[in-house]
Amino acid sequence: MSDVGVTIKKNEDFSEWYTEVVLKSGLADYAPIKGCMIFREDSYAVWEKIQEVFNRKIRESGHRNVYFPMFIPESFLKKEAEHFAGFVPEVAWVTEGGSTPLEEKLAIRPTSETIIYATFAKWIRSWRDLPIKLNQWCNIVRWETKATKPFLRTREFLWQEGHTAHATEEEADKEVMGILKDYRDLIENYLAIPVLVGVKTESEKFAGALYTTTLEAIMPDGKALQMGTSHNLGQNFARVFEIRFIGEDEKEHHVWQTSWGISTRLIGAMVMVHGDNKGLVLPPRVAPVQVVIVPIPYKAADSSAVLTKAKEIHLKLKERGITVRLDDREEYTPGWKFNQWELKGVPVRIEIGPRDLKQKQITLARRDTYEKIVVKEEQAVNAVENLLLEIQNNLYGKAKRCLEENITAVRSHGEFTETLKNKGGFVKAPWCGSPECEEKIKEETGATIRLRPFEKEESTAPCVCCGKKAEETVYFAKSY
Ligand code: 86X
Repeated sequence: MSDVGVTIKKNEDFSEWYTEVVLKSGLADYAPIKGCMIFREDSYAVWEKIQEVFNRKIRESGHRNVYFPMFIPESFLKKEAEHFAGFVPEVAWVTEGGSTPLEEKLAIRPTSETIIYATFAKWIRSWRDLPIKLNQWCNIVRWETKATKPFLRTREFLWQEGHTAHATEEEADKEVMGILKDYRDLIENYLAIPVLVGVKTESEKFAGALYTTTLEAIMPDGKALQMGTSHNLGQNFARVFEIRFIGEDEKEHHVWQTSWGISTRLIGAMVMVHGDNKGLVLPPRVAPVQVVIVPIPYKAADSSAVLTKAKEIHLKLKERGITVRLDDREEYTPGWKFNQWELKGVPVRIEIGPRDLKQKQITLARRDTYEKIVVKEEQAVNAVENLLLEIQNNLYGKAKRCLEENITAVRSHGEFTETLKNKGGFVKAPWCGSPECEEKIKEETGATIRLRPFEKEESTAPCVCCGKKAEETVYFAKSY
């Protein structure tokens, strides 16, 4: 791996390309702990942007942020014995304080349902205490045994987890769908990644939930990536943790609950979907630097006039609320800077040279298409603003076309396996609804049902697995 520049082509070795881009762009680095990563300045800045957008949305709908301990007593996890069993191999434990063994070992949270719901039981007495709508931004530890990959699967990652309790099932339903809509807006309109939304099958849902909703995107290698999830937990946890309230009817009821999450995995998806052979391509709405100005003096004599103009434009853009960086470093050539900012995915580069100065113009270079546009100096701010919007829309549009091209409707078992083998992507297929067929297809092809669309699509063709009458049309794919 050379020091600068991406050496691997996205369409030749996608996985290696991804790792090279993530490391060389400076988004991430490996940590001195196996399976862990460092979120460097630029990826953390994207995460903060995601937090900003999502916090604004959930505050609007009455949620509040909180922070619970990262340590979960073993006994709490054992209370949800049923699905805890399957997760045990992933839990990391603290067993000693200093050199003294703990009386009860403590899990490092793999998710916070148990500690939060044990607390809900304490806080909730009457219908007047409801709803409770909490969110927490935190780190999570799951001791993965599968191969790790920066952002997509690491032993520690960052996420938000929302946890709510309601008096009625309808309220919980509304909550689940409201959050799903917020996620969709964040992912599509900020990260510029189009998604399919729907419901998980019984075998793919969170075991503690009544039903699980999901947002699924397609990656350029034809594999699906889950972008977020929102569960209706029904009264399952309320029964285990005895979260009861006296209703307006003066009778005792269990609360209805939801939980939902998105994680730093979204950053990995953004890299995969938009990046190219020169590196990252960041959607303007989440880019830590939206515009970089590179002054191009031909000789020492030009440099002060060019720099003065660059500073002027820098200030004007800043005043308009655009995040702009003036790269006036003298130890690098303009060409070197172009490469570096391209690698880092800055959406717009402004070049100002002596000729631009003379003509009272500036040159804009788009990161997404490499197109160069010359605009009059007095138009600079408007032109940049429009261009950022256009790049945002173009990235989404391109990704949307890619998603559409990666959905193949099939009607037979033959077509199904052929499509999965030769093309990948989402395969839309009629399914009888049986877990046996779902499992059989998973064993045969490695593909799972990613979602059942909300609007049930009846099928005229039979189940692609057993040939019996299909109940509905669902989306299969191989996935991360
Ligand atoms: C499932 C469910 C849920 C809040 C979300 O999907 C969104 C945010 N939580 C998470 N899940 C576990 O419950 C779990 C439990 C243990 Cl003990 C574990 F080690 C790993 C887990 N992974 C996922």
